[in-house]
Amino acid sequence: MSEVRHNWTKEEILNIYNTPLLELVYQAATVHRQHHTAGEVQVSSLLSIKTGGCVEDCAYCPQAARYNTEVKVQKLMQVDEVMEMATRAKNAGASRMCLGAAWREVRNNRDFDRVIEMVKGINGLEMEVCCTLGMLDEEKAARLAEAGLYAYNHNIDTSKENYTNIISTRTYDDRLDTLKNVRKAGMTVCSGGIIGMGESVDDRIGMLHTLVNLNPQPESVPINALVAVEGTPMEDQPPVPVWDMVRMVATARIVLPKSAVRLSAGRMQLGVPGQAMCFMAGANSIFAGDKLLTTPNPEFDEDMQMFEILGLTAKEAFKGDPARKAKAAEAATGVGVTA
Ligand code: SAM
Ligand code: DTB
Ligand code: SF4
Repeated sequence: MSEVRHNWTKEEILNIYNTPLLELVYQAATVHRQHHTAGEVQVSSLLSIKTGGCVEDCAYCPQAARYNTEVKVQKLMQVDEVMEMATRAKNAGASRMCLGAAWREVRNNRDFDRVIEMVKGINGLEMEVCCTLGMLDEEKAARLAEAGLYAYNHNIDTSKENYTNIISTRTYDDRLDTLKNVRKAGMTVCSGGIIGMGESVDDRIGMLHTLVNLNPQPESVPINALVAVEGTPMEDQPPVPVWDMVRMVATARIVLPKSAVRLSAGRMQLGVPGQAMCFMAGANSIFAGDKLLTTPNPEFDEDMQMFEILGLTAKEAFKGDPARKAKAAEAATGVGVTA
């Protein structure tokens, strides 16, 4: 039985990553079956509640104000609009609702008050609620936790060494500080990164090494393949080979045995056979719905067909976490519930 280890060396992780592909997938599938129900995949729904106009300079991101992309700036959505989208997602079979805002950080203002209302409202739908709103200090993290937020997504994106090549407006340590604040407030942590930005294999390994060293390890680890968006500095990056994605997922599964490994951006390029390899290698979560935050994602019906073909089932909300389920129910309000 594999165990959670925080003392993996980079060399050990690199050796895993370089294992012959089918052997690697077999090893990852074995670890996966020790800690998770094979064939069970969490279906999350992603909603951009505030789009574009971001002051940061993340080189991959179409929402950064300084790049000339087709993204149109949209101010923070209303609570009832968000509730309608969440209700629709729940009725379609999603168990987690993830709300994303193109903010550098959370500030104490009316917009934040509104996000708190959204979180409380979605708790009433018995869905896990996740937010990704940029950097958080202790006080804001505590407010989100009190509102019953289940998870906070904040990606480290790449290795510490490569970070300054991708983002100059904040540091790797800023990212880690937010993750500390999320953990301290008692929420679950969702943190991963992106491949396909021109990083080296060592950078991929460095990123996984940072994640395995978090104690506890993040409950959820998104692995994104870059969506190269016109107008961003990454627009000409070639697509990530399917095999790199499979290697990354399998390696993540082995060194982060209990975490949910989330196939995030880039599923359009993978196709069903590529995704099937990733599920075999231990991916057990996806974002469903025809849009991620601003870029295309497979149609919901296509995903359901894929579930049918591969014999996958959707995981129920709060599985194995009754304490957090009770906390979310306690924090719930009837705000704008439309169903
Ligand atoms: N502004 C907040 C932040 O940066 O934490 C939340 C939203 S941000 C869009 C969430 C994550 O989406 C980023 O950390 C990055 O990992 C991922 N992302 C953004 N653009 C992407 C792209 N073009 N391809 C793949 N992943 C992307
Ligand atoms: C994550 O790691 N990937 C999602 C979610 N967390 C917020 C976002 C992907 C965004 C892809 C680019 C876009 O659609 O704008
Ligand atoms: Fe802003 Fe987040 Fe995009 Fe960076 S990734 S530019 S912080 S929305």
